[in-house]
Amino acid sequence: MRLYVCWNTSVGPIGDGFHPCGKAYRALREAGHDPEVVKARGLRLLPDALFNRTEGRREVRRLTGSTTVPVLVTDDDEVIAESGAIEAWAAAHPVGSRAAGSGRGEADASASV
Ligand SMILES: N[C@@H](CCC(=O)N[C@@H](CS)C(=O)NCC(=O)O)C(=O)O
Repeated sequence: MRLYVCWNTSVGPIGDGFHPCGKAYRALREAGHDPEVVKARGLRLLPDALFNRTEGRREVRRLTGSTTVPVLVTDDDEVIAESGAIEAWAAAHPVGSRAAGSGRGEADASASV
């Protein structure tokens, strides 16, 4: 699975869950997933034509029609935007459950110490 984020996956200095990309990443890790993190650097407040040209940003826009992150692409190629929706998906799809999908790429993550 791939998680498109802005600049990083920290939860932020101002209280728990302040940063949407960090919240999404944390929820996936807590559910046992080890997503490939794709940094879609940019700033959507600035004109896309000049500032949001990184490959990650362009891919996010292709997937969702928007440059807002976080965006999750699951192992089953389901595209999920919005940190809250990603958190809900993670809670409903912990690694090891049938709901987690194909399970591709997850065995190593759960085996590592
Ligand atoms: N409601 C959205 C908010 C997402 C959001 O604010 N994302 C930030 C990055 S953490 C963003 O896209 N900021 C503008 C930018 O990066 O261009 C969510 O919870 O996912």
